[in-house]
Amino acid sequence: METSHIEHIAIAVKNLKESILFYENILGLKCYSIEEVKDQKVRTAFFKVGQTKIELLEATEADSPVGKFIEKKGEGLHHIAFAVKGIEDALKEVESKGVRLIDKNPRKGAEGLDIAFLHPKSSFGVLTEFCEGKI
Ligand code: CMX
Repeated sequence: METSHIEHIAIAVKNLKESILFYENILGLKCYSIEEVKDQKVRTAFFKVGQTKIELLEATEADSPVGKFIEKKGEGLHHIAFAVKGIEDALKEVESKGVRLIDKNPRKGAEGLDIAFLHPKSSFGVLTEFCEGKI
């Protein structure tokens, strides 16, 4: 498979507005987009750092992947997303190598990207995402 770069690093936060202030006022980044992804029950805020983005994730419902994660582990690193070429083939390839997939087929994520998750139990405790689309 061909993995070009880290597309984004996602961080689960309790309060999007408060955490945006840290990235803007302390790290000097600029939030360029806030978007709700209904399917994932999250509100996201994006910052560009070179070719990679930071994605802040706030749960819109307690009973959601990010809501459950924060309840269990608290705020912090939630997942790492790799930009891949040919996401469907990449999923088939890693599955054939014994990796457990959360998504067997890509779905639409934030910024219109095609996304799919690998299970964290198959990737040393780090939830891993593949994505493909515009940079
Ligand atoms: N990173 C590492 N481990 C994680 C995790 C994460 N982000 N989220 C859950 N886990 C672990 C839990 O700690 C738990 O481990 P233990 O069994 O050792 O306690 C295990 O996975 C199961 O977790 P759970 O709380 O019982 O939750 P579920 O099994 O119902 O769901 C998961 C876990 C990963 C399958 C689910 O969160 C998922 O489908 N995630 C992918 C989608 C997603 O995260 N969407 C939000 C962001 C979307 C976006 O960026 O737009």
